[in-house]
Amino acid sequence: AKKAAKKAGDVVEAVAQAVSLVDKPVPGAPGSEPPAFEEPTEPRTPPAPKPDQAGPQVVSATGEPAGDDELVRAQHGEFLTTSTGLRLRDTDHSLKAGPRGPTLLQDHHLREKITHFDHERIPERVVHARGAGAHGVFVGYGTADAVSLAEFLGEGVETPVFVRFSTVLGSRGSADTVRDTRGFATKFYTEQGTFDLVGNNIPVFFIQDGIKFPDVVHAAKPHPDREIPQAQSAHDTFWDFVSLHTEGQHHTMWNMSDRGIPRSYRTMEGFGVHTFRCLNAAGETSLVKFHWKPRLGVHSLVWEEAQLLAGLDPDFHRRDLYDAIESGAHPQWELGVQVFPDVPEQVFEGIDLLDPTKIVPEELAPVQPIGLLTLTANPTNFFAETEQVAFHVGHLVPGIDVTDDPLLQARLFSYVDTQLSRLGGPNFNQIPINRPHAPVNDMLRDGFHQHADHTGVAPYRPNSLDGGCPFHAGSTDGAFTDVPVTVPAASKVRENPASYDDHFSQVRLFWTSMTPVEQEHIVSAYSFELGKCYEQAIKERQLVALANIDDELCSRVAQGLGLPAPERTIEYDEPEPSPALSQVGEIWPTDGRMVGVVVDPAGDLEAVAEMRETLLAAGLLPLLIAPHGGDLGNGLVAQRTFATARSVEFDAIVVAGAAPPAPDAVPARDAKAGDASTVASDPRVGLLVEECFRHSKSIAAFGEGRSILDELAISGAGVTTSDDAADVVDDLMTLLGAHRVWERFATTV
Ligand code: HDE
Repeated sequence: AKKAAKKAGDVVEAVAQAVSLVDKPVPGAPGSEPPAFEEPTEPRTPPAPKPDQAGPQVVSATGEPAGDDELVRAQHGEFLTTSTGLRLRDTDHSLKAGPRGPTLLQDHHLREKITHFDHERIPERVVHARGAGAHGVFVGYGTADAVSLAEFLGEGVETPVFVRFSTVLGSRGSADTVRDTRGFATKFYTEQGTFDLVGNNIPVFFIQDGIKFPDVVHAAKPHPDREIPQAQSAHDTFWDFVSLHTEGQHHTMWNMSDRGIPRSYRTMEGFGVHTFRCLNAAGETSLVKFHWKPRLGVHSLVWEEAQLLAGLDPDFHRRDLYDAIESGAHPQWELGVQVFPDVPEQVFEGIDLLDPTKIVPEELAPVQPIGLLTLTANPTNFFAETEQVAFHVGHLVPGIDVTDDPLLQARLFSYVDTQLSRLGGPNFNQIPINRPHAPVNDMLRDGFHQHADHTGVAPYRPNSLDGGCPFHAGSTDGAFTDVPVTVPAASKVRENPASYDDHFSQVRLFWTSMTPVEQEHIVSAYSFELGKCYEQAIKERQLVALANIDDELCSRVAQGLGLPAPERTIEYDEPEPSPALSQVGEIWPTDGRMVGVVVDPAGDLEAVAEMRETLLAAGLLPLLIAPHGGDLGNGLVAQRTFATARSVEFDAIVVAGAAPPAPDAVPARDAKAGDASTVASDPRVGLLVEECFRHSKSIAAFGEGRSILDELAISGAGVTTSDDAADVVDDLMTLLGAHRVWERFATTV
């Protein structure tokens, strides 16, 4: 090693001489400063592998997992080795003919290292490429026993889960906060086999028949010539498709509403979208729609925030989920069901349950809670878990079955198919994150990436050579039973039922269920998106669709586009609004909400420290923002500086007592982090507060901080000030429970 170091030193010296014309010290050159950090010389105790990192499962002839321990692949152990376990002396230098000579082809380690690296990437998902995952646990309430015999729904039964949230349109590296639908896919590792609930945060879909999925996705993805815009629906091809294909109007309206820009994955509802068929222990069936209800309520960003975040923190949702879990603010959702009688026509209150462009309002069929999901742990390795997880709507357990919804039927085919190319072969269920927790005893053999070392000679049925194993299970052994639903005699046709022709009544239902402020946001969203289109004909066609939803909506958007508002062309019965669809009006828990606290190191730090403790004790996350980083005094440390903080990160802002500016202070327009205390005059403080005001967030100030609000003329609803920090904290908690200061938004709808 000494010799190598000497040689390396020689080389560095040579380089130092070669570049001596440049007047710069060469790091590591003889005589230069030693590097600040030394590499550790002793290996540390390796962490124990997580259960899902355990080695590939080897299935024995009896179905018992065997031999796991020998095959552990987690990155640990003392010495670096090749993939075949050979200990390596050096992974930093390739084998060369002399220090300056050519690299030798025989260097297997070099080639293995580079070849493996060359193949590190796999294709991203064709949709839902950008996502974030988390582990958790689902606990059944037992209330679903009346409808489903699924054991994991039984009272107190705990089932490990992995959840992946995603945007739909963007690539893996796109921003989290774009206007889009979000995926909400849950893998329940039940003892009866894996159940996947592969849902979205929007309860309806763009198309009624899966055969059109490539069409809607091609229209919404970036234009094929320039590959722009990334992760956006605000472009011609998307609006071309939905304006021609009016069954997409309902889903589009949800996307244009605040649901299209969630505040956090933690504050999204989830929906199974399709109607499923459940079977109970008595052999009775019912039709069921699944809902996830977030404990923190359903909350959204405002559009300007979403746009700013896409640049300032493209990982906003990923970070939020990760931080919340790490800080112990474990996100929770209740799983609920709407239950409908399984009548032959599969219609409830006039709503076709097989049409995935329709909801059943909660006022007509309440969502009944059946269990609680808690996310408790972040993935250890993004690729291994979040990227390789493979969901499939066909992963069912006894007691839950599919229906004939033609969208669901096509999905049953698509998910396995896509995994074949994405994960490189048919054995993706052997990847640790996908591996069932129930014993596997299949007769699937061989194929790319086969990890199981199957024993036995007879992977076929019937056989006598392996003792006739494996045997069929009866329903008392927990076998899946296909519900013998009667399929009415019919001709083979490429047609929809007549009920699928209603494309507008439920879009209007959604619109009329919104409060004025939510309607205002919808108007703005349509005006923005259509304003980004170039083709006049597309805008005009979409305005006709809006006229068929609501006059006011249509004329406001037309006004924004500078076009005449067209006449309505379709008549239908006025739908009953569903107030349950609105996000406004309730008070929700505030756990894990982020509060930015503007601190002046020269101000009242004792009051700040006290307030910080109160906020932390209430489960909120106060982040101190100061003119400079590091120690602020009184045990306080700045988490953000005026250079790194931006309002969009926070749910509320507190301006803590600041020392008043000197009477002759000039506003420091170009103030930088590290400048002398300029809290009261720093324009970035003004920007923080003003943006929070514009985005209808709660604002508090105490002590001298009040004068900053006065200076900025910030007052009115949702602005709380006091001499005493304790008072403003109380007010802030109440304000945050409502998520926004709704009355501050201007409304004209
Ligand atoms: Fe998907 N969808 N989808 N989808 N979907 C995929 O599967 C597809 C649909 C949903 O985090 C793909 O593994 C078709 C509805 C989520 O890994 C692919 C149709 C709903 C995810 C696919 C639909 C969803 C996917 C891409 C129309 C809400 C992300 C990669 C028939 C109920 C899962 C993959 C994850 C992913 C096909 C419609 C939800 C190509 C053909 C409706 C949450 O197989």
